[in-house]
Amino acid sequence: MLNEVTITKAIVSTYLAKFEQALELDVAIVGAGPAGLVAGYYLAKAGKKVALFEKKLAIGGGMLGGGMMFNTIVVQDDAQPILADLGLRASRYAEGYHTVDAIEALGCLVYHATRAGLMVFNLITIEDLVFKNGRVAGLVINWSPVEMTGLHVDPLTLHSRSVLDATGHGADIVSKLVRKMGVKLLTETGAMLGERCMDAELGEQHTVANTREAYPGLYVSGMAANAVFGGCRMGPIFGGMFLSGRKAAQELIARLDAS
Ligand code: 48F
Repeated sequence: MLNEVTITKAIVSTYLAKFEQALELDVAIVGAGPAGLVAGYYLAKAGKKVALFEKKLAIGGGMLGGGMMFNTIVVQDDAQPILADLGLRASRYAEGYHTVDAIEALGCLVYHATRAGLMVFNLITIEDLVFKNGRVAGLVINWSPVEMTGLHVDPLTLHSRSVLDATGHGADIVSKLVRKMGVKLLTETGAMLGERCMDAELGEQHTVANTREAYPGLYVSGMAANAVFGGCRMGPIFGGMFLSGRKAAQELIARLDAS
């Protein structure tokens, strides 16, 4: 006979064991869009202790909606090696353009990332950062429904050697840091340079070039990188997001291995 209390205990104790594992990390990723998920995949594959936090119920960020809700994405040649790493099927549409089913892409990415050891927590919002000795040192987290309803509930905290802001167009984590600490970022002016208008070719280049450390302990990838370092948007072509996620992982792995 199935016992409801055993089901409940199984969920609570298994979840809490995973949660406890995530309280001291090599890398904490914020945002489960394509850039964050790809970064998480490569970091976990390299054996790093990495967890990803997503405020929404569903993960995938802007990938699920394809372009204007047509749930197909386009990936260019440069990113084909990443599709190969993930065993992700693409159809050649024209020279240099490949289409991928957005749902399959997300499923494939999540499967490989979690199997590699990435811990994923949905329904958790990052509401603040831990800032110690002049660097970002962790995240302040709360349940998304607490944030949404404005309930007066104190958050919990985790420590991480690095944080990756993969929150998309809003660059939410960098914005919070600037707003609360008034720091100068590692940009040309020290301020957030802001996203620029649509140019697919430039946007794809910018998002990869802009993937780097924005402040000691805090990296940016995907559209957050363009919001911070100034770059064009590119719409529903996703090679740049995948390449940005991989670059963030490579830089973080090199930094962790050197320390
Ligand atoms: O927006 P999103 O998909 O970011 P990305 O990986 O990819 C951008 C593309 O989807 C698309 C594009 C490319 O062609 O222009 O927009 O750069 O995923 C960002 C995720 O971060 C979550 C948000 O819900 C989304 O799923 N997020 C944002 N702020 C927070 C957060 C927060 N404070 N705490 C937790 N999650």
